[in-house]
Amino acid sequence: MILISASPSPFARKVRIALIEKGIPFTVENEVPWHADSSTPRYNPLEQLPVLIPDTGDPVFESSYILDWLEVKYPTPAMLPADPDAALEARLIHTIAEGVADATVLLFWEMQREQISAEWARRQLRKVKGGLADLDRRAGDRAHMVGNRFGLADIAVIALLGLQDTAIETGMIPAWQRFAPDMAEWRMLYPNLARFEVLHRDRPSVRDTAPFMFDLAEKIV
Ligand SMILES: N[C@@H](CCC(=O)N[C@@H](CS)C(=O)NCC(=O)O)C(=O)O
Repeated sequence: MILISASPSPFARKVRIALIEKGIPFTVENEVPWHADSSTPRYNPLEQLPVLIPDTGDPVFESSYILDWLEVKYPTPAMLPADPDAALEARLIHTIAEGVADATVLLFWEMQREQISAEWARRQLRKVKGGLADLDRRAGDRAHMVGNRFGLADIAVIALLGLQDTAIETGMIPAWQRFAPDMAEWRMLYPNLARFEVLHRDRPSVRDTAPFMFDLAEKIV
């Protein structure tokens, strides 16, 4: 199986963590999806990675759908709790984390523009702060976001926190503070998430998928 991935992508990281947790052998092909030579448009009409290319059958894309696909095709170990309400809670946490990741990525691009829209930036920043605050409340003092086993909700939150670290490393906090003066590094604002991240950072699937930024050679915005 091949996974088309990008080193800083939280979306691809979720899939990589799930593949490792499930013990599925795979090869990573790193790309910059915004570059003209990216192979992603060949597989995904939305021109986005991650794309999972199984040994047989059609390519699978869109990280949430890939995770669903893996759960159906490789059910053991399950990334969703058996209890239906707990499974719904895990999916909700995944959805919130995904929304915050989307807003963070939009902000990253907005900050590259010559003319930044303050209204747009403030709107996305509200989502980042609101979503992280919600996840911090849900994490509380739990070892796992849902139930007592590592699973989808943990994967989604870990990938999101990795993205927040990438935002720090790429100088986003001072850029964001121009539009939201109370913005700060996430560990200062969300102590439950900070504790949660420390608890899981040495897990092999988490440690071995740590994000790092790539070089953007082409103009995007
Ligand atoms: N909703 C998508 C988001 C994926 C996404 O934004 N991927 C980025 C890389 S981190 C990408 O390929 N962007 C290229 C583009 O949007 O044109 C998913 O979860 O798979």
